[in-house]
Amino acid sequence: MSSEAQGTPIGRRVVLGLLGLGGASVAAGPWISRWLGDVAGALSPHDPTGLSALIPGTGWRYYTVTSGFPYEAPAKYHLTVTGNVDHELTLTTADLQAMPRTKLTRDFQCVTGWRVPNVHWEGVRLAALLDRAGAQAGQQAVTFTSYDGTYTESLTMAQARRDDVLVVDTLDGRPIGRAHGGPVRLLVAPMYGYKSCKWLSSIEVTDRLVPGYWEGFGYDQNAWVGRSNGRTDAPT
Ligand SMILES: Nc1nc2c(c(=O)[nH]1)N[C@H]1C(S)=C(S)[C@@H](COP(=O)(O)O)O[C@H]1N2
Ligand SMILES: [Mo]
Repeated sequence: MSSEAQGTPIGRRVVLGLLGLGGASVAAGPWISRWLGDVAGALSPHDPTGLSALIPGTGWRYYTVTSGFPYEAPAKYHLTVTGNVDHELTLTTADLQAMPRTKLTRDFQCVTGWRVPNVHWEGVRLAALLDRAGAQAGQQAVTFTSYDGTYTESLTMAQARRDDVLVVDTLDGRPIGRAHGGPVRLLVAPMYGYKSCKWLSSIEVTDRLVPGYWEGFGYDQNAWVGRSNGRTDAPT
């Protein structure tokens, strides 16, 4: 984001440090953030996408606002649905896989300009999770929290209930790996990438909308592709 400054370099530095490459490699060019995410994924022995992600040319960049790429093993992962709900949920990856599944193919567009065409996602509709938890009537918004300890996002209740807003665990036919925010992340398909909270740990139903991490740096709450943040990208 203006954030090439804020979104990637900390993780980049840490990963380069791990590899003993040092700061000089940062000058190597834009390919490096993609490669670093691949490396971050490959660093996890449990990450099924790690090796294949070493194939260059996907167009992806891997963002993290913290000092690294956190990781929770799918077998230990839990997603909570809390706040103003009739019954709080704590869901495992198996619980999510047992729910009605939705597939969606969309371009993924970052507000900084990069776009990855035709990304295949699979997961569960956020609306289905809100229904299952019994989100109470009259609630205005939903807040998402990352287990990276820092990142948050939010949507209005109407946005959250759209059928192109998913809690996803599968990307291009494989489990979502560490670098892409696995094992479970949010996908807000009609909005810029910053709405799609990686390493998702909780979903909270709230009576008022609480702006997310990047909104605190001036990015639009309503992040529609092509009609927000002063951009005119073609929506997908
Ligand atoms: N937890 C967390 N989620 C995040 C981010 C982040 O830094 N941390 N970056 C956001 C931004 S700006 C984009 S464009 C996408 C990038 O997803 P990717 O890293 O899988 O390419 O994740 C979004 N979700
Ligand atoms: Mo982004």
